[in-house]
Amino acid sequence: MAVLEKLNSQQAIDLEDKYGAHNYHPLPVVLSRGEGVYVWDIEGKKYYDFLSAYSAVNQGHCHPKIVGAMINQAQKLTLTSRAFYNDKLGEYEKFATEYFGFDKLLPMNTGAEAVETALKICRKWAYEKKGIIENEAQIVVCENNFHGRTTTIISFSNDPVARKNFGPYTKGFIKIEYDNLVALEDVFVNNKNVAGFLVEPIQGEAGVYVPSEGYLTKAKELCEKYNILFLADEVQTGIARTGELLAVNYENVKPDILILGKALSGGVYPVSGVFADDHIMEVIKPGNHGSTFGGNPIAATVAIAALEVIREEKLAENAFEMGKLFRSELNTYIENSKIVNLVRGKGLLNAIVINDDEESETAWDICVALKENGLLAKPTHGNIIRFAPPLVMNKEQLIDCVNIITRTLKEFE
Ligand code: IF1
Repeated sequence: MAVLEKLNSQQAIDLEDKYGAHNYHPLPVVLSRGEGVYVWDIEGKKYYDFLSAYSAVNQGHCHPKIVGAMINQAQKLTLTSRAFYNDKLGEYEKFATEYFGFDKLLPMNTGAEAVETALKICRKWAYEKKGIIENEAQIVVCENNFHGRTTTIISFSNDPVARKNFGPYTKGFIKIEYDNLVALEDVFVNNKNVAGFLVEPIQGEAGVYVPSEGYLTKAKELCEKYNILFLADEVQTGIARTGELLAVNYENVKPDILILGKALSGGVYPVSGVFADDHIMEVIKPGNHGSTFGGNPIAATVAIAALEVIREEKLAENAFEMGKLFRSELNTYIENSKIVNLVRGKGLLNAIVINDDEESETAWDICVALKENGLLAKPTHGNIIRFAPPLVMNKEQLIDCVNIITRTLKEFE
């Protein structure tokens, strides 16, 4: 078979199966085009995308302004490395730091890299500013966290699938229960070497767990009281996804270190970054950290366009309104449902919990049926289905989607 021949879906799946590492178990759908809230498979069937590439495509698929910015820049200059200056990075750093309200940005590419960067900055700050003895710094993390796939990050995961047989693990992390302020203060009181607290404002992979109101505010206050840095991983919750520009905005919290990725580029290019004020970021000196691609001119140009789209199209406001409508419509359905226990989330980051045990296939089967009915979503942790469409969805489309979802769920009652 010639590679340039147009494949059908089964052939594309077979190729991945034969030649690709089996590190995923995708839904059996092969996408070849996307526009706004829609994607199309090879055979031309149209779907609503309710995953948005794990919240990277918040601005909608192939947003013309973002793609246009990328094409334009790609024809001028793609990559210089940071050995030289380029004419786009400074402009982007000014724009992005003003946009999020920080003094400085350290640009990287993927979410995991940005988390690693934040951890390194935090440790260096602990030794050079807080006065912790070298190699003794501890960073507090939460149970059921998801922060990426690197060796250090999986070292403090408690998901056996992500972690087992990848040891030896990186030391220096203390795990406590999420949404538990008593546990947080306990660990601060009992350990003089805590440098930082790394937290997701809403736990995405764990199943869209929204913490109690006031949790983030009080956690930040505790961090201030004990001179500990508050590191917010907004890779998934950031950039308007939850109905605010950042999920921490709901509680008026300014993190000491803010970690962004995914939708920072609208999903067209890997762009991530770490934001902090000068008194923290100044611990990073030439040679301490870097990346060949981080801060390249395409990334810089794309990120400015992606952030402008969020503002121009009022996507935080739209996510807030559409999310409210989505949960209220699903709650109406759930009143008379045996198969769905509840819907939870903020803005357009939501999940339903299926009334079945974790090991059952029901959530997967529902996702396969949703696909047949023209909507793509993916289960997380067995019996939970995450719903995260692009934020450009309008009311009419959302109601259409609610109808697809409720019609599909009825098949399982
Ligand atoms: C995969 C979930 C989403 C993240 C947070 C950092 C990263 C992620 C809060 C790393 C990445 C992903 C990656 C994806 C599955 C996924 C995910 F299902 F695990 F929860 F988004 F919904 N911090 N999240 O959520 O970013 O290095 O991937 O750019 O397949 O691993 P990355």
